[in-house]
Amino acid sequence: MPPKKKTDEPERPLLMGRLGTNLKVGILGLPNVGKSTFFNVLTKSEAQAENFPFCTIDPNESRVAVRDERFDWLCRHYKPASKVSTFLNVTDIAGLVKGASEGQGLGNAFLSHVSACDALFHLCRAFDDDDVTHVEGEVNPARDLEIISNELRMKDLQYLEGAIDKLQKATVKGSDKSKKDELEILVKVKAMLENEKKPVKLVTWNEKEIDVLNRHLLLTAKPIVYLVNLSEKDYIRKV
Ligand SMILES: Nc1nc2c(ncn2[C@@H]2O[C@H](COP(=O)(O)OP(=O)(O)OP(=O)(O)O)[C@@H](O)[C@H]2O)c(=O)[nH]1
Ligand SMILES: [Mg+2]
Repeated sequence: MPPKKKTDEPERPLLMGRLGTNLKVGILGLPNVGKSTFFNVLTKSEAQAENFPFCTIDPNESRVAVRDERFDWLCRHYKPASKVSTFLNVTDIAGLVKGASEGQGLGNAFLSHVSACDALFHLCRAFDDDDVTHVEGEVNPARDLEIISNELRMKDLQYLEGAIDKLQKATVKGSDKSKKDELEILVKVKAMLENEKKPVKLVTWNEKEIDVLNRHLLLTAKPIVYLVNLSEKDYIRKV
């Protein structure tokens, strides 16, 4: 057999996350901050958006077409019989409160909806309106961002405890080297979450570690787009 041709293409680094063609983004935040209002604007839907915490319980889901000039160009150029553009699945998740990872508010159930997403829109309230209830009493976006990030971190720690326990049992019985490596990496990730308190996504991991992280898909490993919900007047003032 002739030797394999070496290509000049550089090897692509392993990316963190789930590979797929059906991407799902979830809208996350405290209750009553405007998540469903944003969902309705983004997806042209009419999901219930009312002035009381936990208005959304079951997630609202919709698909939005992702505009891409390159796709339009290809269609004009090749005139295909059928045109299927890219879609993004958007999920409006129930509000999350302090202690959610311990069962507060709607508890753990909705965290599984977060887990099912590939990326997150973390929506934060910065608008003042005495008529719109704030579950923490007053508007404070920095505190609110911290509450949500902390709940995701706590949930990852709970998950890691279980996963580490299972791997420890498996490595005591067997001599599987890959399980031992996986255990070592998960212990390192857990220590980082406990001590440095950073989201997994913001830490630099090597290829082997990313490979293990991709088998576990932690909540703090998801890419997050932070969105600030503020009044038009404040927006103009800040710009
Ligand atoms: N003043 C003001 N009110 C807003 C804004 N965005 C949303 N609201 C109001 O805030 C209330 C809550 O909005 P929702 O979109 O239902 O909030 P949510 O985050 O989905 O709430 P939950 O489903 O309970 O978690 C509604 O009465 C909205 O009309 C805003 O930018 N300014
Ligand atoms: Mg809602």
